[in-house]
Amino acid sequence: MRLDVVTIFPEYLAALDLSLIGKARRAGLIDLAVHDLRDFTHDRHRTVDDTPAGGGAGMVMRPEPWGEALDHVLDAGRAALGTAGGPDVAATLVVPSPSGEPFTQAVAHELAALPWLAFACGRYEGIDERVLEDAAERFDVRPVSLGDYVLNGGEVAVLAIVEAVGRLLPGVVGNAESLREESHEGGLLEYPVYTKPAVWRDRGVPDVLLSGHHAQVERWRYEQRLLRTARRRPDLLGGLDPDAVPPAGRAVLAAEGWDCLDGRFQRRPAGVAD
Ligand code: JAH
Repeated sequence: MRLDVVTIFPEYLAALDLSLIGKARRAGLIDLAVHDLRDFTHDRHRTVDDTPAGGGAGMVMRPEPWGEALDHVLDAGRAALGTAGGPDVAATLVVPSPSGEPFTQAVAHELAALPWLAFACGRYEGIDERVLEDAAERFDVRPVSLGDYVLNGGEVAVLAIVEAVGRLLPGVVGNAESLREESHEGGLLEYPVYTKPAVWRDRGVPDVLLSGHHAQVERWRYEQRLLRTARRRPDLLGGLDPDAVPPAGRAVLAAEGWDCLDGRFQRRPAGVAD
């Protein structure tokens, strides 16, 4: 997979030399190029920002360096993919932004199936909108949000997205690791995990996990997933298929105030007795 990142802080992306992603790069599974946006300015001060049209707080990224940088990304990427002059490989431009579509494991899988991802790291109040309109003529543009909070720029989001996508590429993580990821896609949070020693600071590992009863362990873990999801991510319960939850699981949810009504789980209104 070819990856291009455009940023005013190329050193930020040095973390991608490390760990699994760094190993995947050295193995030739990921070809990553980082481009400094300031290399595409033409003034003495290498200016990338200007005041917002219409007034308001902060600064906006000027369109001219972005236009040249993205032109360069297309040239460099085509050369690396060996498609210069030949049939085009579609490039997807991922733009981290608090106003983007939510980045989920499903989006990570979509992106992992593509041959070429470019990333535009904004700073300040964001990038002049015309850059994204112009880019849409040459890229599949995907504004994505990692969550409802504001960072100082897109770089940290790109680190997260590249890690989430990179670990899905064939050959990047081992088999045990990739099986573990499947379990996060059942719409429930993961169960708590423990290791040795059996007692630590007066806290024991739950007895069932030391019992050797595989079926009981599986049942306990499933219950823990339901409990955690109800308590931490009640928004996920509405999307659960009640037919996929056995009576014992429904009882766990009922005890947390969730009933199965009209074919889905709904929170029991306060003050309604069971
Ligand atoms: C902030 C450009 N959803 C996480 C996220 C992603 C990007 C940004 N903030 C939060 C951001 C300033 C400028 C992007």
